[in-house]
Order: sequence, then structure tokens, then C-alpha cells
Amino acid sequence: MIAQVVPVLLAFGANLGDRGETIAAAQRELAETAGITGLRASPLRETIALTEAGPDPDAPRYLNGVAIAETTLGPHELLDALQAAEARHGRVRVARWGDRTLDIDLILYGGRVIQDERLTVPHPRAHERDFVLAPWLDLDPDAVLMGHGRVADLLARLGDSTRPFEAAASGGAELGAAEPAATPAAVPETADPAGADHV
Ligand code: A4P
Ligand code: MG
Repeated sequence: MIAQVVPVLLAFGANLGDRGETIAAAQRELAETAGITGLRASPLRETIALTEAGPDPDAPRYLNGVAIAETTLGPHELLDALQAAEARHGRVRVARWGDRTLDIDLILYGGRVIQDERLTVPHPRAHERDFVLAPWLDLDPDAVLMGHGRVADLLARLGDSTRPFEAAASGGAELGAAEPAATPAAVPETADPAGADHV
């Protein structure tokens, strides 16, 4: 049986500790994980913390970025790898949307729609978050979010409160973010939502 290679979009966020180094290290680790290839990271952006009470300019700022990759892992295996990386980098779950050393979300898994007790894909809030859309647009100016349309249009409607993060440790360049990249958003919306992980 030949494993199917699936394009994925991952989102990274951190607002505690050495945020840029944590995200860069997690991206390096994922790039070296068996079953994950071709990881290309966006530049990081500095963003205002969104809490359950709304945007909080007094909370520690986040760094956010996205990465595209290809995987032969199934979606839940990939989530296991993302959560293992979060745990290695000291993620402690205290409050929903609370401060964190590292959060990694699976935004897109090819053209698949997944809804179960562990995973909702496409990520249900990605379309309303400038901290996901802005770095994604940096990485892929033609990006399309399945079910919602062009990322450039979504971000223009939403407004962009994020700022480029200039630190040398931004991580994106190291993993090859210089060239615009095609993303899983390029997967046609007609993609078989029940598409098997294996052929
Ligand atoms: N889960 C379901 N679907 C997914 C998915 N597509 N990717 C489940 C990742 N996980 C997914 O996540 C809770 C559970 O969601 C997991 O156990 C997994 O099985 P979590 O990481 O423990 O908790 P969370 O991240 O606090 O919750 P949630 O609802 O996923 O939060 P969001 O929507 O990701 O928002 N402000 C700024 N500026 N930047 C940020 O990055 N992030 C958040 C978290 C809030 N505010 C932010 C940022
Ligand atoms: Mg999360």
C-alpha cells in the first residue's frame, strides 16, 4: 500500500517564553518528523492576544506564523505530532485561549472535512483571524481558504492588526520561506471530503 501525500497548513502561536525560538524549534522538529516533508514556514508576525473576553492589549503579545507541509500521516497522527511538539515546548493547558508557550493548530488537511471529538478541519475560526490570514498571505499571495474564498479578500474585509516581526530568529527564512508557495488551499473545493488517507 502506498501512503497518500497530503498537503497541510499548520498555524503556530506563542506568547510566553522565547516565542520566536520556540516556534522555529518546533518547525525544525516537525520538518524532521517521519511522515512530514517539505515544510515551508511564513515569516512571523506580532499580534495582540485574543482572549475569551476579546482582544487584550495588556496581555503578552503573540508571535504567530503558518507553515505548509506535506504529510503521509493521517490527520489524527499529525495532531499527535503537533501536540507532542507543544508538550516538548512546555505547553500547559490552563484556560481556553490562555497564555501559552506554543500552540499548533491544523488549519487544513488537504481537501478533507473532519469533525470528531479531537479534530475540526478546516479550523473553524481561521477565516476570522488576522493572525492566521496575514502570515499565510505572506507565504502564499494566492492562498484560498476552503469554504471561505481568497485569503487576501478575507483579510481585507477583516482588517489586519498584525505587525511584521523583525527579529533574526524569525525562523521563516531558515526553513525556506523566501519563495511564494502553493498551499493546500489550492486543493479544489470539490476535493473528495471522504478522500482516503491511503490509496
Ligand atoms: N482540536 C480540534 N480541532 C483542532 C485543529 N484543527 N487543530 C482540538 C488543533 N487542535 C484541534 O486545543 C483544544 C483541543 O482542540 C485539542 O485538544 C484538539 O483535540 P488546545 O490547543 O488545547 O486549546 P486552545 O488552543 O486554547 O483552544 P482552541 O479553541 O483551539 O483555540 P484557538 O481557536 O486555536 O485559539 N491570540 C493571538 N493573538 N494569537 C493566537 O495564536 N490563539 C488562541 C487559541 C487564542 N488567542 C490567540 C491565539
Ligand atoms: Mg490550539
